[in-house]
Amino acid sequence: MTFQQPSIVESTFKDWKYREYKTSEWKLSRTDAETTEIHADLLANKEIPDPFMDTNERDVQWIGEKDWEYGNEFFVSANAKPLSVHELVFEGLDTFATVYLNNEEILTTDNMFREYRVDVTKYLNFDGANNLRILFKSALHTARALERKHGKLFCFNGESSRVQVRKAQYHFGWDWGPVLITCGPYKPVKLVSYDSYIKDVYFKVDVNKELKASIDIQSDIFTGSSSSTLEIEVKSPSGSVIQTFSSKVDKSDIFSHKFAVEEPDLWYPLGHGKQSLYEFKISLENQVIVKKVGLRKVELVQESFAEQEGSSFYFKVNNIPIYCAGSNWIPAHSMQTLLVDSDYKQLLQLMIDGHQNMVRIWGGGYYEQDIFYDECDRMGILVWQDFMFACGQYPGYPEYLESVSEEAKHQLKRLRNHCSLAIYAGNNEDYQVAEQFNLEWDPTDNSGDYSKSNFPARTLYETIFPKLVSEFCPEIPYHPGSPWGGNGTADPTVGDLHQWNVWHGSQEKYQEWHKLGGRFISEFGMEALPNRKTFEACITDPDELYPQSESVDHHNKADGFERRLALYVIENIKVQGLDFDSWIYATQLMQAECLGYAYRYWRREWRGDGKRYTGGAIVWQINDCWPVTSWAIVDFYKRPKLAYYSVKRESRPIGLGMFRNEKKHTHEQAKPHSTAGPPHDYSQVDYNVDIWGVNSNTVDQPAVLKVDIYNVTSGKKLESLPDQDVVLKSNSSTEFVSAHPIANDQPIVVYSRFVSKEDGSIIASAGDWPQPLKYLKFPGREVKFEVSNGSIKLSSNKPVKGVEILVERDVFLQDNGFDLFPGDEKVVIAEDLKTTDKVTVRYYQQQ
Ligand code: BMA
Repeated sequence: MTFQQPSIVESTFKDWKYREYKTSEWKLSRTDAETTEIHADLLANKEIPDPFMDTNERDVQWIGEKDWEYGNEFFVSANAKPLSVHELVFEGLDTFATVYLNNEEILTTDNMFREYRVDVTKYLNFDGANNLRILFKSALHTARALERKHGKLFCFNGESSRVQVRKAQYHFGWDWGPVLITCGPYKPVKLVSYDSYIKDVYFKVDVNKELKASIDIQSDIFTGSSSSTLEIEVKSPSGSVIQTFSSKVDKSDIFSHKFAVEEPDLWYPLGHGKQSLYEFKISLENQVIVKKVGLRKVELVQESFAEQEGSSFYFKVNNIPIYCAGSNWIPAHSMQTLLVDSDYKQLLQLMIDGHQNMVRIWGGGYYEQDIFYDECDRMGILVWQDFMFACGQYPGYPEYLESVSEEAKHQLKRLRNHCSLAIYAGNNEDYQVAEQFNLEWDPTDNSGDYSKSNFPARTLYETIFPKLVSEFCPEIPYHPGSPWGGNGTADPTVGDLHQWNVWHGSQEKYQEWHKLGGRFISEFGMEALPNRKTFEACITDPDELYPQSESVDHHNKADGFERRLALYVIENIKVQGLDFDSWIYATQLMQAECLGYAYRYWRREWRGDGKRYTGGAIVWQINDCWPVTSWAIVDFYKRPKLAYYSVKRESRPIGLGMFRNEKKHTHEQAKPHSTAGPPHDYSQVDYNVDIWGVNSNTVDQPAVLKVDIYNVTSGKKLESLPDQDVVLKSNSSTEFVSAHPIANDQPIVVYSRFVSKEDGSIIASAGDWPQPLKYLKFPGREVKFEVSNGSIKLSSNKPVKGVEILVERDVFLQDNGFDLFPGDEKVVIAEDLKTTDKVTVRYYQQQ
């Protein structure tokens, strides 16, 4: 047997050591970690208290003010020695690093989102140890120095110097996140030795109007002096080989191989078809790249309407309009290197279980890790990807633009093979900053170079990014910002909208969501406290476990949160007592009601072709980066809040919506009761309800609509509407009942459901309750429940609001926080539930 010399050898560094720059002893980093950062290492070695516990965050601020050093020692493997090129690849250094190899400075960096590659052949020691040292200068001090040099700029959240540096912006503190200004080799560092090398491969997929696919595999190849063999094999999702190819390549270039796929097995987002993935295997000598790629066409549709102002904003995948129900994503940890693959999988699985088909990666964190996009491809979650800019006036001097352009090129190339990517947006809310601080933003100025204005980053958002997107991944739509479009960022008729006039802004009542919609609501939200167990995990002193304690307050970073939480709870929910559990439940029920309404009302506006007035609603936010009270619907420990379930119920493929119209009597009609103006407005109000259905499937859904009307207090059924045979039109909403009058002299709850024509089972149901809930009375309620392995069955004697199942052990329930109506047996699936589990149930105004 002859020994075959490999043409490429790759090794990733582990066993890092770290120290405070020059002043302390080297210590070993976390065992086996390929990626790390200073807070994680100090924590692992018990040199600091856990920053997530109690108020410890305050005591670890010194870390961000220091310079830190990472070191590694390595030998070049015998296999690699004879190869002609030896490169050190730094996939991500956070952030201001100076790298020394065998005491020679080989690299300085200033952008954590870039990859850096250095040919180190001439610095390597092939016969002994090599010493790698990386000095990380304090990003905080560097940011402040840059601010002194270039001038102070505006921002919301975090300190103003953050906008000067290309580092995850939430490290500087956010309205849901602690200040933890970390540093380190947060992505892998590798030594790659080769004779020939595939530097990059782009599977350029083109699916045309007729849904025929053609693929151009563009391999960026380095061949050195010798020629090499490039081999390609493509397998269909069912595993059959549909393409093989082999060729000698003897010059460094982009090698293109094109072929057509006549009857492609296309990739679809959740709920619209299969997530079929083709397997591509590309090899050059012993380097083998295997990637799973979905074939799809994605479009952003912005077309005018016949009956409304402005234009649509929705996505089409493979010609099918997709209503996007989804969530915003923030980094899932303040020390990102502590995340493992299963964290991503579980969080994204929660989205899938919640029928969510779009995730927006918000611009103040990271371009996410590969596993995130791999899972979105596999699960069918469309990705809205912001460029990493958030809530700031960013600089625009030439070196800065250059650095960001390199970052964008790298990230666009890294992510372009993911079929889940649906849109790039230039930034998060930077145009809102421009509006709020009166920056020079003249939308009619299309010169393309805004670097002399005080809104210089416009050059990035409107000139550089769109150019790079069309160069590197022309198949992905680009949008200059989020929000952006029309007559300013608050225009509800064009582009996307961040609707913060509930909670922030004018603090509207959430019952008003229907007036606050837009073409695509890419942010809106409401806070609630997380689960009690989550507080118990981050607050050590049991005496601090009450709603207003310093520790509980410390774990909420939102401006004015006490007043706003109280406002929305007091306005709507009767709080049973001032104990912690009652407050947690009240805030969670309030958040669930609030977000459920938004999803319900806005999805109604998906009215079919030519009338897709709202194309999606993306809640702020799915997750947290530490244990905190925030807008998240799933907390840091992946415990869903009740709102997760109300959002889930409203996002089901088949759903039922109701709206209670209020019509006040005029003074003339209402005499003698009526007096003018709040708080003495005693005019009478008439109520009527609208009922509609939503269906995101590709086929129409027949059903019977049943409607029962109850008095809330007595729980008595007053009336049933005649059963109605209905058909829920595919991929749209359909109106069934318009303005059916209901009594105005008693509290009425309307319970509606679609039942199957075949077996009478409930396909979708909803209750519409008088608002606000705080005035309602619920005497004489009885809720029965029965626990089996894998499920729990519940029933009630009268209408019940907000039933929460509490399982002592962490068990994932498929539904929670729901209403119960007499005669129904509600079965909640919980795969892991055992009859031995301790289960209790609580509900609104339980006595
Ligand atoms: C937004 C986001 C975040 C912020 C959130 C809550 O608009 O873009 O910056 O955390 O609101 O205030």
